[in-house]
Amino acid sequence: MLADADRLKKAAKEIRKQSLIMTHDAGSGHPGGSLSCAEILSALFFYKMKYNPKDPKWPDRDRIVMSKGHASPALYAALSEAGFFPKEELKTYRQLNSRLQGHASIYTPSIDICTGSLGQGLSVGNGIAMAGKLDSKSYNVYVIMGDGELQEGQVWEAAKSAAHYKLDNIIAIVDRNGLQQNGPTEKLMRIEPLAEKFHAFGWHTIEVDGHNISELVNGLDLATSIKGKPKVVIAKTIKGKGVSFMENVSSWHGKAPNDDQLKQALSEVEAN
Ligand SMILES: Cc1ncc(C[n+]2csc(CCOP(=O)(O)OP(=O)(O)O)c2C)c(N)n1
Repeated sequence: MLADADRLKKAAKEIRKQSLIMTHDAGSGHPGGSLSCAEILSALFFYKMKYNPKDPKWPDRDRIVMSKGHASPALYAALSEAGFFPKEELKTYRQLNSRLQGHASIYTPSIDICTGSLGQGLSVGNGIAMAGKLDSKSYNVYVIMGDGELQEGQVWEAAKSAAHYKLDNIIAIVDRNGLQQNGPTEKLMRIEPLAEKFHAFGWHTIEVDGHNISELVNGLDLATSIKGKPKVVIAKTIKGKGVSFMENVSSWHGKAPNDDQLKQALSEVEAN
């Protein structure tokens, strides 16, 4: 499939805008980590993944595990853009009884796992990938993790077992924005050398600029072409990407923009 770069850029822009609106309207949520993974989600939903919004649980669909579940606004924006539910429903984000909870959950069409407790998504992804092999399905499982999340020991247990079981239908994507909740990952608990670590655990590693559509698309294509081992795409990103006052500022983690900030943020995203 040929990637339509303009379409993917437009979708990433829409993911950013909706993430900002959702967190503003809810008065809470995680804009920084949502903005950093906009291109990753755009490349997955509008280039790489196979799915059918009319049949959200289609057994042959590619699976997405949003392990960094706090970035749910970006996931919901991508799902609505892909046609799983009307854009109107995004207004219910973080409301009681909404299908769009603060952290990604099974109430949302097509989503198989509640995430938010960091570090668990890769283990679940392994299980889904193993089930795919046992059922002779050809789907891939895409697990999106934060870099701060990689400090969880469970991630490395899962990395070990994915390689042991040769789960080549699993593709982990690390949103390597360098920041976690309270500051830089490398200051709080160093994770470098990251590619070497995954390599040592038996993974094929690919490093890309996570805001560059063609690098992402090529990286994902390379990932699915390699057989016999799990693959990780380490996507170098900027937390808060697209909004000047949010970029690389860790306090825009669990914090919503106010009216004026939303206005400025939307105009900056639009202008980009
Ligand atoms: C097990 C667990 N511990 C702590 C938290 C609280 N928490 C939510 S987001 C976050 C920071 C995550 O950083 P990172 O994975 O780098 O995400 P990003 O910066 O991309 O948003 C933390 C500590 C959590 N959700 N789960």
